[in-house]
Amino acid sequence: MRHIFVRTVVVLGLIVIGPLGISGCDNERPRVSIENARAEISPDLYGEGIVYLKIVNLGGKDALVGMKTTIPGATAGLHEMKGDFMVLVKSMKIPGKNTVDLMPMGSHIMIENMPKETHVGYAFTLTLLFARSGEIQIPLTFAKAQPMSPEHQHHE
Ligand SMILES: [Cu+2]
Repeated sequence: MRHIFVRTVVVLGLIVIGPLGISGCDNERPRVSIENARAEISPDLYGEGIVYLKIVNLGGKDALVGMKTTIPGATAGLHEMKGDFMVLVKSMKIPGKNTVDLMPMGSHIMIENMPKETHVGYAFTLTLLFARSGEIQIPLTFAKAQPMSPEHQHHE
């Protein structure tokens, strides 16, 4: 009886190790997670919100290819800064073993056409669509816009 038990354990061990060995080659799977997500109501533009977050990828390359929110009627898009102008872009590369920061004065997620009742404290879900990782849902609550950092306030 004892020998049969040992053999069963060895066979199970091989089954588990097999797939892990295959995924370790050149086409590594991405391992994407979201950190420090923050949603703000735009202080300047009526009905607009901005989301900042950090995309951490511990695996192979991926791309952010779409997004949506649970806010009725609103649209979400990825904005990049070209000088002082915001430009809507369709996708963003997420390199392997890297972190992409969406932060004030840089690339960010813009939510437009929000209904009137969207205010500080309003809770919603932002869904990011990645080419390889699929959908990642991020629960968010609108906060007050943070004052800009000192170097942006005191231009001379
Ligand atoms: Cu924008």
